[in-house]
Amino acid sequence: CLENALIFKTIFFTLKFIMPKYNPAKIEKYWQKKWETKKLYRAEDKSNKPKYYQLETFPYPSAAGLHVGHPKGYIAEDIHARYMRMKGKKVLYTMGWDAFGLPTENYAIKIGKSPQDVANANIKNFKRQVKMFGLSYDWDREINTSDPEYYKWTQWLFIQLYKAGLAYQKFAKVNWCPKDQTVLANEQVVDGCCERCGERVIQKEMKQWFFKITDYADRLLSGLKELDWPEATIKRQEDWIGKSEGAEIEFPVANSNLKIKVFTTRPDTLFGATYVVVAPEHKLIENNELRITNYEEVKKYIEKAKRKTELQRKEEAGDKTGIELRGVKAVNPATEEEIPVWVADYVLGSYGTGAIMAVPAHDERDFEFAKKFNLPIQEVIQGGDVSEKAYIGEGKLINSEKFSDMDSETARWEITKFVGGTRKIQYKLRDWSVSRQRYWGVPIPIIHCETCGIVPVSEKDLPVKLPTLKDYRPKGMPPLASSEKFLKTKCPKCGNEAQRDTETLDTFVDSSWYYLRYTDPCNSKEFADKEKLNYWLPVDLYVIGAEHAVLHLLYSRLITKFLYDREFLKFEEPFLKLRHLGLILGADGQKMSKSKGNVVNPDEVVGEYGADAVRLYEMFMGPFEDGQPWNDKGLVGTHRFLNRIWNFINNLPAGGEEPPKTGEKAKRLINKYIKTTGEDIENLKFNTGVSGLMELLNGLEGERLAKKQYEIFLKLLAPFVPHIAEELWQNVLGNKNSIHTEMWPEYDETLLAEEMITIAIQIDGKLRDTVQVKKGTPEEKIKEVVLNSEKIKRHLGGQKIKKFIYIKGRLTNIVV
Ligand code: ANZ
Ligand code: ZN
Repeated sequence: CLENALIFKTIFFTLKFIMPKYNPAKIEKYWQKKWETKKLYRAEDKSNKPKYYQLETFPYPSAAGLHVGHPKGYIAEDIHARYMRMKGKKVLYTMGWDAFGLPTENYAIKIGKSPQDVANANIKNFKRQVKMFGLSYDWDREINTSDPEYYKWTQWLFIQLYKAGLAYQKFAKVNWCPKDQTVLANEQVVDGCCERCGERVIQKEMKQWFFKITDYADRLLSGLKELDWPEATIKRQEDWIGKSEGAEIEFPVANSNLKIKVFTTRPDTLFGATYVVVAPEHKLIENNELRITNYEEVKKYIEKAKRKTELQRKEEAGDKTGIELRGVKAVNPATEEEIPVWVADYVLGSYGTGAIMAVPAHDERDFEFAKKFNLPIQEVIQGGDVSEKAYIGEGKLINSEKFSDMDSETARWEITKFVGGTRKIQYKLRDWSVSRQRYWGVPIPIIHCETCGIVPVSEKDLPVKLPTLKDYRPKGMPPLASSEKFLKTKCPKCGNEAQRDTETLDTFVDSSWYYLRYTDPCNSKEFADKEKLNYWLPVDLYVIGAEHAVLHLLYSRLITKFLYDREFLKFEEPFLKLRHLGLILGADGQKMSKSKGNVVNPDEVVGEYGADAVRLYEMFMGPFEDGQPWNDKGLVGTHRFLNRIWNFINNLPAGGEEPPKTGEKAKRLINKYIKTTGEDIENLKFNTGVSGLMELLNGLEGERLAKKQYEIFLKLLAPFVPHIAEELWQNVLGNKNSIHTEMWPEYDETLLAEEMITIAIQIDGKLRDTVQVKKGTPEEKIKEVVLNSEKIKRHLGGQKIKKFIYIKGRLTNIVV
């Protein structure tokens, strides 16, 4: 007994001594450093392997740093990138910083530092946090949009667009935040308030720089067809571009030579047009020829409407306002009847012709308006009950003179022809406003000269550097205007004194081309080398939040098409395959945010459980495209799983040869999961990928494996948990090269086909052997296999068989 205890103690201590504990903190740092110094993840430009370009949205480095939700997409892409490398692809996968922008500037103002310092500190912190996760970026390709070497090319791009007539200045109504003293994009206005500071947004006329994206409307629409993107995202781009086919029809103004031109998608309803509505901005109202008898009242209405944003006007459901232009009548060109003319702000000045023919019987907005102001409702399409509500469908025409009985489809163009209208295609898409009156952005590379007008900066003088300003706060005019040194310059054309443009570019311009720069980030002669661009691009996989469905993706597509037209690129669409990811929510099921106090800091969880456990947990939470609440228990679970793997590999018997019989089950299991794990990664089904690996470990524990099988097991794990896999691969299995340069294992198709079962063979009730057969093998065949077994032959020794009993799927008993 004493002896036993001693042996036990010795084994225990030896084990403890030879088997180190799983210590992620130690091995993760160690391997990250090794990989980095070896430049293991460098994407070589010249390589005969097929290329694969993976992109993820480069982050805007905020002062708050990362929360655990941010890396979800990075981890997923990293797994995919590692897998692609193992499949023999040359992968371009890298990281950068979308560093310009309002939040950094506002934060810098708040804490009294320069935006440069704030941005640099933020980037440093982001980089440290990102690196913690062991992501396989090619860090030599890191970019930063606020680096002059980068924005030199943003300015160059602006100049190219200007020279092509696609960047222009015009007076336009803009959303103006009185507090931030800046123009806001429509999307930055939430419920009529500034997205950043909550201040009520007002409308202001200002001279602005625009990119003429409308020139590309049709191509931006048709290009969507060739893309492997989520359907909902394609739909949102289509809706944003908003193509409408219709007609322009003129309504003469009674007793004058004036005409009101309307745009309609339903000319088939013309006989039902009982009044005309013009937008408050419409030129007609200012025309002296008209005798508007209630002009003062109309003026007042217009003033009020001008204070609303377009979004407010569009969304004011159920509360339409308007006023009749008294003393003015229009003539319906189909019925030749005189009808009233109204001004109402539900008609927008910037869409179509800024005037509509109102058909209350068949248009919901007109119906609501007609009910409110007691205007006539005339049914002209059969199919609904227009005393109740508008019937907006198509159908047979009625009350339409010679067009009655025709169907909408035909009548549309027949009626257009009849009244001398013209077919017309309209887009909702507006030109892209790109200038901002703030400091922390790319200076617009334009010079204003009194004699020559607008002159672009010579390309050899780029970049126009953003000067360091003591006071960069907005005070009603762009901060750059307060710097004499920046402002004053010579006109490149005539050499006279001139002034620089003082606005900066919207950050969406910076990010509209960053994926091009990754291919050649240090090029000082071009935005990127043509050969490199056309080797790496288009992007093969872009993982991005669904909130980017429109702006960034649309702008990037525009810039790509433009550069294609200028023959820099050989492709027209930048992102072939696009996938969205779901957000990680706080433990309370709400969006993670500081104000809700539900933020989980990656420094803490990585510190406690290791990056591999966090990586695995974030992938295991649920379907990648769904959002899931954070749960520490899940993290404990993946950490435990990694501990089991650690022990499983560390306990392996030394120098195991492939065991002849016991290996069959393991062989089949491993074979199966080579296939499913690979497919799960390819399809971004990371959660089933992880559960598959868990099943695999369950099946393998207790089995005797050959060294090669342990190796395959680690290879399947490697993309998910790169650190522990590398440690076990090199330091336990004794491999010299990195597991991350290994090929993904092949599987055997034939082994997948059927599941094998083990049949026990007894002779007179005593177990003598077992055989493996395919599940469902008929008794006849089994008998043949059993009687062919060498062991059984030996045991039978030629005795006569009295009876052969087979219990399906389990055993046979041979009675002699
Ligand atoms: C008469 C009509 C009858 C209309 C009917 C619709 C249904 P989309 O598809 O969005 O292009 N419209 C035209 N210009 C407008 C403007 N500036 N502001 C607000 N509404 C405007 O919609 C086109 C339809 O929106 C047009 O067709 C017009 O109303 C209205 F049974 O004309 B319709
Ligand atoms: Zn000049």
